Amino acid sequence: MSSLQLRAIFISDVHLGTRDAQAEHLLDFLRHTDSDYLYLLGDVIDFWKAQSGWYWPRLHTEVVQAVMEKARRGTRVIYVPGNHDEWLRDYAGAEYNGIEVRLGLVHETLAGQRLLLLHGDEFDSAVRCNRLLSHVGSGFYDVLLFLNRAYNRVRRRLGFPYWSLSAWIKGRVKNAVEYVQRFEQAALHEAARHRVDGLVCGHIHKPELLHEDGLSYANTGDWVEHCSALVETRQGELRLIRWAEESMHWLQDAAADAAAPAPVAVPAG
Ligand SMILES: [Mn+2]
Repeated sequence: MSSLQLRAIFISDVHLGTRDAQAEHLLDFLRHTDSDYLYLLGDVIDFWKAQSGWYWPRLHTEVVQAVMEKARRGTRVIYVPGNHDEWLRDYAGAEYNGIEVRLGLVHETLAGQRLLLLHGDEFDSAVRCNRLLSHVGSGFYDVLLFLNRAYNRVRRRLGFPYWSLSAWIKGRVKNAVEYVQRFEQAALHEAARHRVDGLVCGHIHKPELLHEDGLSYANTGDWVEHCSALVETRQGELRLIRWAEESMHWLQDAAADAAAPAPVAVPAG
């Protein structure tokens, strides 16, 4: 089985420790990808939910092991804590089993693009006054995810692929759409303020990759509904991957690339 060779992988909002984490899909993604950098942009382990009942099946341990295995094999793994794992922010600069905890760092792409990395809860105050999304983890959101789980259990039983009901509903609620737009504007503003070329974050569970006024905004999405990651390819290009839907396509391309003869070097001049 071929694996997808990437320069960098950015993921966030896995919410391990809750029933909502799509650990199976994430494990599959981690096992089929290889990268120089792996950035975990917050809310990877959900310590908030730990207070109201910890859910930790074997699969969640396997995800943690897969990440540590990558670190052992030479991937630089960096954990930028979010709000559900904010106590890790006290450990900025520390390293555990090859995983570095860092705050507010910049990733430079092969193309020389400088990207500020953070979780995204930093923008909460700038985008407040929203009823649906201001508290990812609130009661209403929990109900939505519960319905999503039940719905997908039935789909799986019938042989249908995963499809996010809750993401579909959120995409159609006007308030949520406005919230996302305000969040994106706050992020772009922050990128401009830091004089970088773009910003990568998570937090709002809405995968996105857009360019505005010479700045890039990328949102890694989540592994609760979207099973998404931002990646930098070996050519230095930023791409969004939705693993649950697109894994076959990405792996077929990787296999074709691996089988293709090496490009013949053309002498300059
Ligand atoms: Mn968050």
